[in-house]
Amino acid sequence: MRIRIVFSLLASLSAAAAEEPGAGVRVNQAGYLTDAPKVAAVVSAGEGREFTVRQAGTGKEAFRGKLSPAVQDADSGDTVRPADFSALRKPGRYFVEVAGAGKSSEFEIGPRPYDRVFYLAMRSYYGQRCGTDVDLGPEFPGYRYEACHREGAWHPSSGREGKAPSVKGWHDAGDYGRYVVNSGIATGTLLWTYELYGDKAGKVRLNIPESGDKTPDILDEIRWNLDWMMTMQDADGGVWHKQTTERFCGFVMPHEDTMTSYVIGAGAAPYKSTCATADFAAVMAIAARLYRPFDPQFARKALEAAERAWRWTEQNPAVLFSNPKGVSTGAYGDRDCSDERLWAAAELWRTTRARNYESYFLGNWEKFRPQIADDRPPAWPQVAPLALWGWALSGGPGAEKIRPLILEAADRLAARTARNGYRVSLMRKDYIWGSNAVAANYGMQLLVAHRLHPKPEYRAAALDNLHYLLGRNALLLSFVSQVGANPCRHPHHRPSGADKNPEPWPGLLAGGPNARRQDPAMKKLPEGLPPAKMYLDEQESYATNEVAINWNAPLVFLLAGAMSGR
Ligand code: G3I
Ligand code: 9MR
Ligand code: ZN
Repeated sequence: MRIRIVFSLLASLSAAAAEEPGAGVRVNQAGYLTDAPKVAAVVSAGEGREFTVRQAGTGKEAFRGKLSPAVQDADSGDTVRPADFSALRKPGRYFVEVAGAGKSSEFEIGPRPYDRVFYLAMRSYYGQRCGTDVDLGPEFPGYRYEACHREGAWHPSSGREGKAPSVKGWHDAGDYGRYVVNSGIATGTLLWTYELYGDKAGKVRLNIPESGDKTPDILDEIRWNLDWMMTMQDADGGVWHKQTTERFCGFVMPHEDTMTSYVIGAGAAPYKSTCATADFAAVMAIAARLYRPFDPQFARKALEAAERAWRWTEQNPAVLFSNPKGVSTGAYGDRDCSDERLWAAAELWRTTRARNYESYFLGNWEKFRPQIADDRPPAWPQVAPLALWGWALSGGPGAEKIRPLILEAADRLAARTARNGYRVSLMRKDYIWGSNAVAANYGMQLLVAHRLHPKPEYRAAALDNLHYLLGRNALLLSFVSQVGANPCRHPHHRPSGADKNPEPWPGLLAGGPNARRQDPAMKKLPEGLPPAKMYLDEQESYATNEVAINWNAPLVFLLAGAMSGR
């Protein structure tokens, strides 16, 4: 009787303490691989030093351990105590319990905890398709819309007039625009996912309309955006910058946005933009080598288009884009296209081994040496890391100078990640608009290094960024919709806001904490909040809670790497 009184007293104490602000046990809400490191992040009001891992359902103790020494995490303001239960390898569903911090979300330990997350994150692109009826089917009844944006026209800034094609492509994000620059890094990263992890990612059935044909579903899905990108190239090889309505529409379903979708250019001759054209060249060069076994005719078409785009950039190396008068949709206005050109040269060489691309790359890569760093992951305005990593992966001439730089940067990055309170690679400066993609791109950088020179520290640090995105963070939140016991639920995503479904469209990565108050909704966040907590799971907060194709792409890469084990 007395024992029971003591236990119930302890339980109520731990429950009360768990009410302390910030107290709680953070875990990857999807789970952990059987043989990989497994660490929870504990913020506790109590002084307890022990933690217990219990079987979900029965509550039976499966593991007991001591909390590691506390780490003061400056970017969240939390004092974090790691709970390392890596020795627990018995597959099952569990939760972690700590006196003074309460219980974690339930999670899985097993050989394939990320398969479902990969499926949802990659299939989310099907849910972004433009120009066709979309229906997520019986798994997600009611998640559907009709074909949209089929009314295309040339905007005066394009140098053309009259009707224009409006065919296929992915809606960029929470809006319905289609943007070549953002398509570049997004589509390129997804193609790299197949190229590096096709052993796993290439075998996943995505339940899309093309499922069951002879092409891997991931390549079928990417082809939807490649086909649109093709329509954005002019006969002279140049590529127009974007295809969007003149302004963002309201929160309506895609087919209810009846405004014309304009092909928008640079506003004066040559009307196309260099960054869009170079990104296009890089992506089509990758496509040319990956689709060859499945659709040789398309592969040839992609290579021809890539080379034509390259030649255009040689004639037009710096045609920049800004929104023309009367257009207020996303700009993706990059002021320097030399990194896009380096990426194009690298991918064209990787596909053709032609000397002109080799000469360009060797004559221009040194300028980007500072971008081989532990704090410069790829992003839509800076794609030089993809060029340099790709050159090293293909063992290009002179790669012996680049490879060590990549590995030294990865060593520094892995060490910094291990020291971080939440074991995420983000630095204070990285809590920007789309910071979750910065974390995912750091993870991609670590997996590329691991491919060049396998090291457990690289892979562990890469997975640490996945643990952060899926729940081991200051907000105890899974940032991927419909993944985990406590996922984000109100993304700035028009289909999720306009439909009647209570939950958002699945598999979408939210932008994440942003140190700058860049949307009106962020005004309600308390002053002095640390950057890692500057986030609102509210539809109005597009600067922290939108979703985007270039944010989901490195997440897909990270998940494929986690599934693949390589
Ligand atoms: O890189 C600088 C950094 O050096 C500086 O310290 C930091 C200070 O906050 O700013 C960083 O720049 C940020 C940039 O994103 C980083 O890529 C800018 O503040 C920020 O305004 C900019 O936001 C972009 C946003 O559009 C507004 O322009 C996002 O990158 C971009 O992903 C987002 O893209 C939108 C499309 O336009 C429309 N579709 C939705 C999509 C996602 O929100
Ligand atoms: O929905 C738009 C989102 O895709 C953009 O990233 C964001 C910043 O450009 O703008 C959003 O649109 C808002 C507009 O900027 C201001 N009026 C409200 C719009 C919907 O939130
Ligand atoms: Zn559309």
